[in-house]
Amino acid sequence: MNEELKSLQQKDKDHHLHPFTDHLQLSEKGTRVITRGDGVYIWDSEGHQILDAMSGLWCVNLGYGRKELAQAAFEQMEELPYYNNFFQCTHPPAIELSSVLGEVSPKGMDHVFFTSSGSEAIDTVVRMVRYYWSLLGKPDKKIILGRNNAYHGSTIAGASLGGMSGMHAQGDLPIPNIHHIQQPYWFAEGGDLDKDTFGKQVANDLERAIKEHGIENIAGFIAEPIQGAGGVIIPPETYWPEVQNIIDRYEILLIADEVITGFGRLGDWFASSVYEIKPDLISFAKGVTSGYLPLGGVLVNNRVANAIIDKGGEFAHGFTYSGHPAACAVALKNIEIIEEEKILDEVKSKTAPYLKEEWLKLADHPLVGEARIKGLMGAIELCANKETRERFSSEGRFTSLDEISAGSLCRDLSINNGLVMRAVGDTMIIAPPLIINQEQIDELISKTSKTLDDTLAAINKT
Ligand code: PXG
Repeated sequence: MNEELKSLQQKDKDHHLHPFTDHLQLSEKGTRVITRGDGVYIWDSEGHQILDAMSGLWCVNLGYGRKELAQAAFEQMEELPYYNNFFQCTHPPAIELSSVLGEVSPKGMDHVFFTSSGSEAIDTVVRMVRYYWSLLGKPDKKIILGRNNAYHGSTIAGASLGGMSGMHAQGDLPIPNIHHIQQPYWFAEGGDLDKDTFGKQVANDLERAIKEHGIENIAGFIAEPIQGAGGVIIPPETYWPEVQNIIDRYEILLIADEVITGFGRLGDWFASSVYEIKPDLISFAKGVTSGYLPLGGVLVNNRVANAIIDKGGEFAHGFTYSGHPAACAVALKNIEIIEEEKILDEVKSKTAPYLKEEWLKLADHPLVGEARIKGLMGAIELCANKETRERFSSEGRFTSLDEISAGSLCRDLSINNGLVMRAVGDTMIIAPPLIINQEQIDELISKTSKTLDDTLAAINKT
């Protein structure tokens, strides 16, 4: 190991507290230092070239090394590095971006509230939804329903709306007036039901919860169109139409959390269009700038925005960096490139169908209980028994996620093979940059196959 790497790792160990990390484990292993990126590849400090099939953290949609994005930030920083949008001021990048977002977002969503991250967008949702109902003279409508195993960020509101039990356990979450319903995770929870029946049944849990808590108390329902961090959970086709029916019947607000699915991941600007749902609010972040600078926000439809605008009064909410000029300039350039290079068409007509064809073949591997994919979000379920869908982590050799699991073993072997996949328990997931080409997809698939073989061999040895 070279001296420079050793010194970096030592400083990291001495000073840097990492997100979602067991530091005891990390200090034994040492951090992997990533130093460079180009296209779909990253390089670590030891010179290893790695295909990044997770787009960083689901965000580097245009891939690494796009000079135009860096140039847009540079030029904006020279011109006006910062100004705020409080106190009746604004600046050209925020104005332009809000107008462009109105054009690319689903019909009727003509307004935007800017933040710097997905979590801040989610906090904004909670406050805005409650503010909306109080403006309408219904202040008791405070409850927001979320789902088990959803991820909506790490702030107090985000972690509360999310359905991750491990997060709730740290710090008395969720906060009051947030409840969770079932998730449409057929592979893990569908039992003997066929997918469509399961999808409808789970959607109906929304109606059950509305009745249980009382419609007079329900403000809205939040969900990721496809759960990302929960394990790329693609709902059965029956799920979203049934949910939309229930939303329409009870007239509560629908919030689509598109922090991952927004900006092209499924080959459309937003997954809401793919699933034909009609959200009142859409939270976004990540892909809006391809991750080059932090930016997030909430798209707001005319029903909610007009109430806020027409009733007068101040929505007492905002962040220093709401609509940061450099971040907005990068977002504008990012959207311009997606349009000019027809990237959405390319994803829809070529990249996603090809990846799907290849990815689904992985289901033939003895370790794989299910392979699923939609757009550029895919998962494979590692299983001890393909027929019964028996997992490794609940029974069998790997009994605790704290110890080595089949998923974490597979992830480490994957990195050794030059491929970043993410493990969620024993579910392996990918979300590659939108610009991945066929040759790179072939590389992704052959590295995944080899990794599965290596994982099986390692399991058989234990
Ligand atoms: N909503 C969704 C759907 C997300 O995926 C957030 C909100 C929060 O965004 P910020 O920008 O505050 O992180 C996210 C973030 C993972 C992982 O391990 C996923 C996210 C973040 C970190 C890790 O899959 N998603």
